[in-house]
Amino acid sequence: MTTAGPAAHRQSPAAEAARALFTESFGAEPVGTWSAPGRVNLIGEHTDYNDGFVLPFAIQHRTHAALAPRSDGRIRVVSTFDDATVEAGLAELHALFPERRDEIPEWARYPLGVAWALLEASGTDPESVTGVDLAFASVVPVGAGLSSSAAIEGATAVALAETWAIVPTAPPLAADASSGASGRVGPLDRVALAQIGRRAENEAVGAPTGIMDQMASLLGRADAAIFLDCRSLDANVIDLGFAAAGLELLVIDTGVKHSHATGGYGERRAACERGAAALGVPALRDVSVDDLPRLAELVDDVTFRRVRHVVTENQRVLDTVQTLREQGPTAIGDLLVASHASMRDDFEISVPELDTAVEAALSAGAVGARMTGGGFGGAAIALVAHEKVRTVTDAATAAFAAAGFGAPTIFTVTPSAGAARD
Ligand code: GAF
Repeated sequence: MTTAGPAAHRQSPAAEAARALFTESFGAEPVGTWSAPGRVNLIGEHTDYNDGFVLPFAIQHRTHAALAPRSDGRIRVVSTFDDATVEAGLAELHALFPERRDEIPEWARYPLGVAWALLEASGTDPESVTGVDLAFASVVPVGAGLSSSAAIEGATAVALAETWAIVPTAPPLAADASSGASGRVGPLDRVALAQIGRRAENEAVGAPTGIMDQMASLLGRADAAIFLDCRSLDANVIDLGFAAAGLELLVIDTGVKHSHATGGYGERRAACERGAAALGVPALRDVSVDDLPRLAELVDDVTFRRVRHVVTENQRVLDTVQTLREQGPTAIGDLLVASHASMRDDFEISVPELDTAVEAALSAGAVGARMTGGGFGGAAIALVAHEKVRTVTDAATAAFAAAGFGAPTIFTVTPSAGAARD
């Protein structure tokens, strides 16, 4: 047996892939790799941009960024998503975003957008920092509702903030006294980095999303979810205890791709804003279930149902957190099922493949199941007793075949740590 010293430190295959791509593309060695995870949202959908509550967790699938400084003021990015190397001057970024973003290939808007937003947020003169070469490799499924975009944003943000020694500041993040959780991990302010990632997604990519995915990717903890108040950005770590309860969290990726830069996501957001305006409140966070009868008199049926989803979903997040704390994960099944029904019937963001996945999982004995993420495709999650994983997997696969859908991809996810240097 040989003893592995520090020099023999083994990286994950995706980190090695990022290093190899770097060397092949730029003809030099990177100084290091940084990575950030995708996420699953346990509950709390389309509540983040309504100043509400969410309960996501980071997953073991990560995007890795290999980086080396360059001696000029340029940024070059290359990835396993796309063949082209994309290059820009750091001092040109402010002229590209947001107005001229269409000149940049779509995937590259994420890292270049983060570079732009990080320089802007910190008031850093682009001439004062080194240029960088970056190579990305990822095992976060793209278009599956697992936040591959937040993963690339998070990896870029931690890599650049450390390389440029930028410590952006943001409102303080509440610590959970019981768990010792805090958003201020190490020298980087993770809430500020999440806000930078969100700005890149909103303005450099053009997707009008909330802050949930970036917060999950930056703040993730092993075996825990992040209970986030999207108004105050207070975040608390909530122990999940899936393994201790004999449970696994299955992702059923329908293979139906979605994009939040187009169509339905923005329409849902606009309906929420109409509902808040009709009630004269800043955001749907300020609306309670008791307000719904009054709202029914003020808005059309579609707007009413969109609002009802958000208002009841906020309550379900609070109920899920309380149930996890008092009874453990086996007791949250009904809340997951109610969340799915609300998204299917009131918010209308499910698709037949997601409904089929949820129904098949529940019929085969899952504790609970729901679609996760923004909807219009992507993945469902199912909370399943360890001994029923095979039965649920087979049932979902069979249901997809019977409906004439392409086979789903089904795998277990583990609540994992957030963005970091590898
Ligand atoms: C997407 C968005 F990016 C999030 O901000 C959130 O709104 C989610 O859809 C729906 O809950 O993941």
